[in-house]
Amino acid sequence: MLDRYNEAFGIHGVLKFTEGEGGFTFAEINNGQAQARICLHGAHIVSYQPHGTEPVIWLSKKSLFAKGTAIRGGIPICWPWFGVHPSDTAMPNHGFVRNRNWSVLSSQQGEGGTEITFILEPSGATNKFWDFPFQVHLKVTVGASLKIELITKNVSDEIITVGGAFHSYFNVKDIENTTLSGLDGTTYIDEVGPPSEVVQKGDLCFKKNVDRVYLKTSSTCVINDLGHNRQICIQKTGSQSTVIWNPWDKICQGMKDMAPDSFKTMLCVETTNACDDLYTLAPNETHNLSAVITTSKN
Ligand code: TA6
Repeated sequence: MLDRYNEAFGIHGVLKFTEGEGGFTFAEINNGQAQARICLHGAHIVSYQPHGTEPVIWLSKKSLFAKGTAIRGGIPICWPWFGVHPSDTAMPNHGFVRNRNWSVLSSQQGEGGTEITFILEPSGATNKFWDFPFQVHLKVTVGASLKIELITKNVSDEIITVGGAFHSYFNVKDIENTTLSGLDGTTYIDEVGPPSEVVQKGDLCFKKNVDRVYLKTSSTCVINDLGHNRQICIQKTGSQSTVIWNPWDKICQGMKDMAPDSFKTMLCVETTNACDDLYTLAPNETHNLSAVITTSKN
């Protein structure tokens, strides 16, 4: 398998396929601008680091790399629903594609960096979660910025409705010395305690657990990672909702795949199709969810 991938999709000195944690296959990219690792389990970006900068993406040191389980940290791909399934609580949280092995469709060295496209093929195992023919591609471009595009094409004869997300975990030096701008004046559903609707005032500061769905927003978010003296900018298209999450101490202590104090160095800023931000696709229609992540020094 590795030999086949390296022959078909490897790019000399830039992209190679290796076996890593849990025996999973990883695409390893190291070009003139940045390095990145992407696990084929979930088409899951586990690291991205422009040269000369701190890691942009946070990965839990206790993440399980195991079949049927999502990697903790990185950029989990949630599809075709975000969070709890709308009608069946027995279905997996955040859809089923982050727990499955994807294949590589193509790779090339492009203008914006190294491009690699993954595909998840429907199979007997996916039918129990999504009973339609489907076509879902993830295109990742690793360069001075990281670009992620999730392209859904309705290849069935029926009208389908999809949600999803890039459940991105960002690496910050100290969550209490981090703020987030871009959501001032936006209404959110606060999922901590009984759900309630609140309007955001100013930037977000982090002093306790946060689990919020910001509604009707296509705004760019900027993480002010003051401890690393940098900003992480997340621009998006095809998304009208943004989820912000940090579990904080008590929830973190109850999670088997996070170290007890690891919440201190992470923040999820998620490019989502959540709540009512769903896409209804007629046969042959496509939906493109995309995010561009760029860092800059303060
Ligand atoms: O995106 C926020 C959230 O939905 C939280 O409610 C929290 O549960 C988190 O995702 C992690 O979910 P997971 O299924 O990966 O454990």
